[in-house]
Amino acid sequence: MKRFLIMTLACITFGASAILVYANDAHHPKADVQKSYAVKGEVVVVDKAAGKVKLKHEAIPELDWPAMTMFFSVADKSQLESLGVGDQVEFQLMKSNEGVPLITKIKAVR
Ligand SMILES: [Cu+2]
Repeated sequence: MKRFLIMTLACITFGASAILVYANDAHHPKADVQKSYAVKGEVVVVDKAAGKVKLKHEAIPELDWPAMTMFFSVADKSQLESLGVGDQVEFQLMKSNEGVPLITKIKAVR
């Protein structure tokens, strides 16, 4: 009987840790892997004070985004200094875990 109890406890303990490992693994990729996408677009509005730029951007197939015109936050506001309306740009777009898009790098291409 004692032996049976020990086996049962061992099974329960093992089962619980297996579930924990599984939960961690399932959670891991989304939490830690940050993808960034190279996108092209055209500057529509530059808001240096807010650190935002409105871009008419091309489609981003990896994100299932169609081409559109929208505002983006820029991580490094100083990168907006040299940008003007009508500039063709290339930028790196990242999405936070909450799904908020952020431009990590942007530069005009001529
Ligand atoms: Cu968009």
